[in-house]
Amino acid sequence: MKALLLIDIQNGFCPGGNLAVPEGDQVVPVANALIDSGKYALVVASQDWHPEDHGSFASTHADKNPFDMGVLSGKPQMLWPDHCVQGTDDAELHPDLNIDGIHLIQQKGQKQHIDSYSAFRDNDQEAHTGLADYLRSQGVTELDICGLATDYCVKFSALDAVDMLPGVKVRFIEDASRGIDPVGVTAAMEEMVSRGIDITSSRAILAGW
Ligand code: VGL
Ligand code: ZN
Repeated sequence: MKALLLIDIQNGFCPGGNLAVPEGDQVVPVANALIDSGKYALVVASQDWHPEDHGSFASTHADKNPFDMGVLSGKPQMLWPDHCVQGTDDAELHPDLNIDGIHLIQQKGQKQHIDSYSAFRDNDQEAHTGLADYLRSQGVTELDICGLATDYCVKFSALDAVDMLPGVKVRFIEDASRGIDPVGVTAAMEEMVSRGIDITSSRAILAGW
């Protein structure tokens, strides 16, 4: 059974948002075409969902600016602008995304003291969101992943899918994704490929290749 996992297609990661990814909004029509294609029996979207004092925000650290490195719970942490605060417009899924075609919204990043790039578990790999169990219980055998941002939440979600869903074929949909830093995107794609993740495109999927 094929499932589609849409990562963090939220206002905050689109132009005008607090942590805007270049061209982030351009993934929306591509994601909608994939949702509408009928190729996926199950569609899940993740939602970055932080408390207002989240420890990944530079604003919660003395003398730090966004995109500085800092420390969170004893581990190196990239510090971000305040983004995707629970209940704000910044945290909403993009208004043009076909929400009616999404079966489950998996929130993440709610705990103040740890970040959660992956939709599957916290960055320390300890607490699980339950998404892996859910996908397994639904009988998912193929999982296509895309969204924002390729070099952070998409990559970590894809790598965790490989680790936590043995036997499931995981693919990354390149044109339905955008990244924060071009160098990071190239490295993320190499890392995904090295872990057995295939790179595909919406064109190939929609054409049924
Ligand atoms: C993300 C940085 C911080 C992402 C989320 O969705 O890639 N990146 N929070
Ligand atoms: Zn975040």
